[in-house]
Amino acid sequence: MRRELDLTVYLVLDPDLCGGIDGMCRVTESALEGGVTLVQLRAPQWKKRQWVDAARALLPLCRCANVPLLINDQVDVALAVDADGVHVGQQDLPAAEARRLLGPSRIVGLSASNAAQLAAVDAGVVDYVGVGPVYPTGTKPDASPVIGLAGFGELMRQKTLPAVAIGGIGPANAAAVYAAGADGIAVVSAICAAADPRAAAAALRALSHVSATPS
Ligand code: TZP
Repeated sequence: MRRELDLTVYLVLDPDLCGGIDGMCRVTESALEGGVTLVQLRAPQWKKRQWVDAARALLPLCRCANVPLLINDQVDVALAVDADGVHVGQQDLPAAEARRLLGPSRIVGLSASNAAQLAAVDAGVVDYVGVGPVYPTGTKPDASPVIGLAGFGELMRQKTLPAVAIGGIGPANAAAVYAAGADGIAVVSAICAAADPRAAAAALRALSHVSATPS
């Protein structure tokens, strides 16, 4: 059975922006209060042990709020800590292998940056796609070329699965991204670097109800 997924405001945690594991826990607690609907632990520079320690600290916070915790790329960590699933990129463990290892009931998300990658997504394997970067981002130095809002809208017309937009999204452009067809927005700096992560999350959530004309 596939899990019901709410992608509306998807927090992707960055340990540098949050201030380590303690900082990530503080940001997560506040952001959950503000209404984030999904949380992902993403720490490309970390050693395995740090992933496990952080995931174990974050899981009770997410469980308490009934919000799934996903692990970026590290399927073994997700299994070890009993997380809710993983998000994999195009260069990571193939989504089909992640699904085989995790079984039918956990969440598997996959990144796609262009029409060919989106068309290749197997809807029998993957629960949602993360599409981006929609806008320029300083958070991921090796991000794929920027898609832009118009290009993102075209990809949304092609999607066969729920899709979350990522890359450079914040309060100034979130409504336009939702209006372009996103089922949700995934943000790093807009919440992790916010002075008040609770207020930042609540503001983004409120924008999911605003109808805006894509420009
Ligand atoms: N994948 C594509 S862009 C990106 C990731 C992980 C970083 C997004 O960070 P921000 O701070 O929300 O622009």
